[in-house]
Amino acid sequence: MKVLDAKFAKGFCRMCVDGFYQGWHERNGGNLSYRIKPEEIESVKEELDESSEWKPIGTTVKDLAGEYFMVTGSGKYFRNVEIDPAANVCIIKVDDQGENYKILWGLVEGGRPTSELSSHLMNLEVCKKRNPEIRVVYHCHPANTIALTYVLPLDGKVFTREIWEMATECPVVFPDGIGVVPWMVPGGKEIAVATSEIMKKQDVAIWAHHGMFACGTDFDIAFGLMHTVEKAAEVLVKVMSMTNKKRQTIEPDDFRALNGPFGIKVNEECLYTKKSDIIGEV
Ligand code: 2HA
Ligand code: ZN
Repeated sequence: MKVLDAKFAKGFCRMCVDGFYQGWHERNGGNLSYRIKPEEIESVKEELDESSEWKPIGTTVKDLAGEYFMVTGSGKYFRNVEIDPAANVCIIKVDDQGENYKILWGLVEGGRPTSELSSHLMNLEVCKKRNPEIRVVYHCHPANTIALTYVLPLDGKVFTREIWEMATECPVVFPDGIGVVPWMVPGGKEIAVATSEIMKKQDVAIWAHHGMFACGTDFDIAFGLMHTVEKAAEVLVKVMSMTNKKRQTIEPDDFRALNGPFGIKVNEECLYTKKSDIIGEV
């Protein structure tokens, strides 16, 4: 089968297009990676070219040795994935040491995988350890979430609590909460390590003044998670545009009441008692 006829490739491209139309991918902003299943890579073998050279990943991902990934290209625009996927995304393989990659398909007009390859692979590695079904890591620049990183403390517990309070579905969709990475230079190992520390336990990491990372077992789950967080962030921006205090909200015991019916365990660390009624103050 041709790569672009495969269901996983179609799902990957659709997610890029959907993200663009959400307004989350100005210019070349954002990147997406997918850890391809063995039977999926087998189904597109005819189009894979193993002859290209190995290049360093910039970090070591031993637990991903020998695996294959579909990833967006560095400097490529999500907007263009719809009209020319083969020029904007690629399939790579990681070597047996987990230190190098090579391109087997795509980026037909040249280029290399996303500038955030080390973050994507380190996240995919820690996610695989906690749940082997997690295959998608998604990074984008959603405006409301980014705006909140200027006014809320850069503390994952506070971000989680304030965002949870904006929509009852939030604690159900991400009961472990959100982590926050302070501003750092993007593209490097330091930010990759900080993000993967969060992804050891949580499905969402916010990069202050930059954007967000989310993971999931498939494209729907990862996109839906991003969409849910950003929608709640939009509600919070609206609330904070009207007032710095809420008249009423979802209280800690209300969150706890969701555990039984939804079969979840909301992260108790985020259910702290607030001493102030100013939004974002602990
Ligand atoms: O330009 O979003 O973080 C791609 C990015 C880098
Ligand atoms: Zn970015």
